[in-house]
Amino acid sequence: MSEHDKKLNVTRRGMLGATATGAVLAGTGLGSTLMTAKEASAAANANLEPGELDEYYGFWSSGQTGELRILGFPSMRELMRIPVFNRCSATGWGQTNESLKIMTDGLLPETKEFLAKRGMKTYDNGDLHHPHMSFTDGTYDGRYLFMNDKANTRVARVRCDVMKCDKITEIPNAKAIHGLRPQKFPRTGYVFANGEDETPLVNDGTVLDDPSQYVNIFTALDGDTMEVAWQVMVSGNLDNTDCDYQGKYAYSTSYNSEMGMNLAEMTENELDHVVVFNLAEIEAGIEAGDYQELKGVKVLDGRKGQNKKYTRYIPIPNSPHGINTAPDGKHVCINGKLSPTVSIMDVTKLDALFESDADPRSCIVGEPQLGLGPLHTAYDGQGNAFTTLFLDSQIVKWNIDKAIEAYGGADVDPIISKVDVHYQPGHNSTTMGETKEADGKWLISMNKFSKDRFLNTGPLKPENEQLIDISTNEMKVVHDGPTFAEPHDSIMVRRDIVNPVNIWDRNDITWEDARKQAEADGIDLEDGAEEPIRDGNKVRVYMTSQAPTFSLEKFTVKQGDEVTVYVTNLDDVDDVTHGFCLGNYGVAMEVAPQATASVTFTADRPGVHWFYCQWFCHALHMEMRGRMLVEPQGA
Ligand code: RUQ
Ligand code: CUA
Repeated sequence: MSEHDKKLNVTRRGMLGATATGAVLAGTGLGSTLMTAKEASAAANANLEPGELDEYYGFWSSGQTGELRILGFPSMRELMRIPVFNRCSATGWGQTNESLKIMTDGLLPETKEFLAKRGMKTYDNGDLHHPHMSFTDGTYDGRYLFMNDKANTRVARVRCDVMKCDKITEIPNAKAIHGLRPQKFPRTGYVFANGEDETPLVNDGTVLDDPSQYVNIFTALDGDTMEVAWQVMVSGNLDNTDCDYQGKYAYSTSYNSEMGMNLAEMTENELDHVVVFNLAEIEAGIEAGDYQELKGVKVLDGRKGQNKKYTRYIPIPNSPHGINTAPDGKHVCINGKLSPTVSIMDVTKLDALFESDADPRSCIVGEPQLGLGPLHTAYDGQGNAFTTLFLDSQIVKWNIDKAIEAYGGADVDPIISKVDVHYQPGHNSTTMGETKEADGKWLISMNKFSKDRFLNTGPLKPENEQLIDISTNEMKVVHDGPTFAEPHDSIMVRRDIVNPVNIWDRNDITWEDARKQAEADGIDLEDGAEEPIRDGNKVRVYMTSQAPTFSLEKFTVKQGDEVTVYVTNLDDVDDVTHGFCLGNYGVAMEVAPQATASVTFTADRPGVHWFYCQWFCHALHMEMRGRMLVEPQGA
């Protein structure tokens, strides 16, 4: 055990006793095998005793709030918020130099220019629908979480070791990234991302109101580098996406195969489609040079009627929405939305579609009628599926094999049971349900409306996420969970898979720029500097923090200076986070144990300005403050 690791075990929780074993074991990855009796009984019970730890991590999107949330599951206690596409007052995300680098590095040059004209460095809104973890060999591997931004066409990644966003990539050529899934096998690998809105391929104003020239774009990113690997041009907009357990295919639903521009046009056809992407053929097409290069990306033509081996279009009723691969590695459920059906696609029949001119519907092996408004399907790993019925406000549990038998003419009813939810469910997810390790314990129904379920909060109401025990055939709603705008989707990951650190590693790449600048200034970040370093009108202030003091009780700059304050937190006990908030300058940031954070601003207000630690850290936290003295211009 290294010195560093030894330190990690001396945690506050450890010193407090009671739940120490659980906490330390969870940290070593042994948590699931060495559960105490008390914890084992909690596994069947959503109501944990104070101090008890959850069996699962829940990763929740937040829609138009733009952040990722961590919940303990099944208790549904919100544990943390990870700012991603949004500006965060508490952590300084979107203001610190470290976060701005992550938020701006992956923007397209044209976007940087567009934002600069508006006095902005990056977008400060986002619409985060779909958080998914990286996979190795068909199950979660605890490395990363990936997520989409529908609002500004981006894909972001969160590191699971520190639970912070480390990359954001703006996707060129596409518009409005919606559905997103990581490759399941052999590993992630690719991250598949759907462009929902159709536009001219070169969208520079040459083509405007001529939808016949619009296209949609399917994107594969490289999950390791977060660079775009390739794109495929398709017909019809793209809604949700998923992929198989063989590493051969990805597939996306399209609710507007008509390429309609208004509601009547968009819902005209009885059949829309799923587009199947043949990964090997696409890679071969790139190898053979069968692409055009646009904004630095290789774009292949997989539109309908091109009859190339990159794509196949499978007719599906009617404006299909969610698409979910079952843990059996064979079946994929495509949720009909405007059709009361779910279409079951057999992935082992996809090869034939590409090898011959087989009827594209030949891969559909079942199409049970389940109820009104099927949107998403989750699984228990025992051959059963759970589908949300938006219009019926229900979850329906049904059996996949029986549905296939019924499609073949057998007189069997695949529906096992239905349960009312409150109200209008969109996504649902089950514990480990989108992996081959689906365990069939819990289901969450993410309901768009809560109406009368909670105290009235005025015209704007919370959503309602309901916890459902699916360990028996009768589904039992056991908890109502209000949430703020607007989680769309969630995943529940066994806790032994997720092992975040307690304190940062001083060599972390996050503050590499700060470290380089300090070296150039002849300073160690860990020592700080007694006086600001002046470089023309640029001034750099290097501070350290150790509860309950900053290394500087004051520093002096001149009005108009561009000031960068670096704070390095020397505390190495878990949970001793400090903050730096500069009063009436709109500056604030979080500095977690052993981290460095920095912020740059213009000192254009003369006078005495107090800075203080805005993260409660010590009995003398109120005293953890100092002054910035700004000499007036001309003084
Ligand atoms: S979609 S309610 Cu943005 Cu995930 Cu289905
Ligand atoms: Cu340091 Cu509060």
